[in-house]
Amino acid sequence: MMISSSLISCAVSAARAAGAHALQNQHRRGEVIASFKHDVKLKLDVECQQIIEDIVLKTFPQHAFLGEESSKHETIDNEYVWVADPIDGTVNFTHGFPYWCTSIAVQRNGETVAGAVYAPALQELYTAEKDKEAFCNDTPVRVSKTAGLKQSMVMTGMDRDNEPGHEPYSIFRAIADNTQKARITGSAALDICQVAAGRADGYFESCIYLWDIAAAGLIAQQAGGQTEIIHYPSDNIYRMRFIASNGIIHNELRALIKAHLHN
Ligand code: LIP
Repeated sequence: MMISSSLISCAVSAARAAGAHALQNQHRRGEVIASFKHDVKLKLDVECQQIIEDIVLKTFPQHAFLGEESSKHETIDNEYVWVADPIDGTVNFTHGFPYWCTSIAVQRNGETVAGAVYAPALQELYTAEKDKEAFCNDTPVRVSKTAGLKQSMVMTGMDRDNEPGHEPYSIFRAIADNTQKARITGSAALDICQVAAGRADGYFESCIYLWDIAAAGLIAQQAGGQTEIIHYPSDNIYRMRFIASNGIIHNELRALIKAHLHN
């Protein structure tokens, strides 16, 4: 039986190593592999993922690895799967905006059992293990006590394929109209960690991927929050809609979102 603390130590080591590589190489943020209207892929995304994969598979050679930059995103048949986003918030990174992170989750039979989210430019490391407290820089974190959606600050995002009239616009408008503030800051993993730390009350995003939310989702849960996946009917098994909240506003937030989904 694998000892969970080894999993978390390895996740932290890999997140720190990849995050440090990205931070030290910020001057190379213009080295682009592919660019899209609303997104970009950097050489550093690929390099950081390789650093993570090497550390993980050297430590746990029997485990499987799934990364945002992996060439294939198909179903993996292994008890343990490591799920990584080497730079979550790549667009922020390319602009020199410090809100980006490395996110690493360990899933056992499809359930996240350990997660690390490291934001080098903010000097914050969020961690959690199943059935234990969540931490930011070794200090326990807890979700907010905000009692209603009207008083809440809720974070959301726009995906790469966003076009006028798409679901994220309707959802943003709904959140903006029904909360104290809607926020878009550009890193799903860090946004969910803000919910864990009680600095935001909720998070929702359409078209988000497992590597964006797996580690931070566990961190939010272990900080006392509630998370929920709303699956799409088909296509990419790793693509989903995702809600994280302080638990208290969860039903209100879910109802608002469900009323504005496009399909
Ligand atoms: C990004 C997210 C961001 C979201 C984008 C994208 P990447 O991840 O974290 O918040 O709105 O759709 O998925 O591509 O920077 O790793």
